[in-house]
Amino acid sequence: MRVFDFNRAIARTPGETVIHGLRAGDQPDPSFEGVLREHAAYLAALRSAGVEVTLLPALPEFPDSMFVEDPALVFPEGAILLRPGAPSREHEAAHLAPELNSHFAEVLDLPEGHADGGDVLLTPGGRVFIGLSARTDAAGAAALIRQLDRLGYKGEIAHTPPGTLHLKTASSLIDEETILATEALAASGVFNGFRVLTVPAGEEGGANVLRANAHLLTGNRYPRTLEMLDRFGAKLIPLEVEQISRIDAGLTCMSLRWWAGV
Ligand code: CIR
Repeated sequence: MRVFDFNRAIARTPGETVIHGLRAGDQPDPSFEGVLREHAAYLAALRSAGVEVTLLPALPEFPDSMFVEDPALVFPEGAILLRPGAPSREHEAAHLAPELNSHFAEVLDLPEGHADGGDVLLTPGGRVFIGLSARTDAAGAAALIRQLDRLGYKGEIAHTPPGTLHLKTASSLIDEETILATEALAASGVFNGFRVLTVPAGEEGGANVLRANAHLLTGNRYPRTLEMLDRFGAKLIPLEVEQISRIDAGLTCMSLRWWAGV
């Protein structure tokens, strides 16, 4: 099975407070209706890729809770509840626990430090890159490596370029041997051994894409990146991301995806 084969996913409906979601820059608030529309199109794209999506209710007390991949990680072998590095997000994991317990026999936690799922890139062979960032600290990364080991995965530290929210803001796995990355991250050499495609200058936001089965979900406003990806054989699904980009969304972070044995 490939690491981008998925038949199940969990997502969360955005609450009205999403317009106050965290952002690193000075982007304006998104509109609630716009976020709902873009989120609905994202869920439809996942479903069209063959994934059955469980949609959890909104959690208005946590403006960023639609980004379910930051407080947890899932694998066919089990799940890990994390401790997100932003204080306003730290308690999101507890609200995912009941759902994860209903799907996975093994649900681990992060005993110390902080780590966001957005900093965790799974690659073939069970090799997992963990980016150190403003959200994921060394103690969290070390604890995560130990928990990954219990599930049969091998974690290793990577450095997220300064000014980049998460490792996966700047990189994505697009097939068994190819990583799409920003020039800054590719230049660090962290992905040596992989084929690395770099997004054109000015299209850094296009480096976060989501491969799901034969489909590749992308932002629709990176024309040169789309042209490059078109050659990769996956079916491209360009999505509108204008509103969710205002709160630094990535396509990977809006769902937790795994292959459930059938
Ligand atoms: C945050 O800053 O935490 C949210 N506004 C966006 C999180 C996006 N997550 C991701 O890229 N993994």
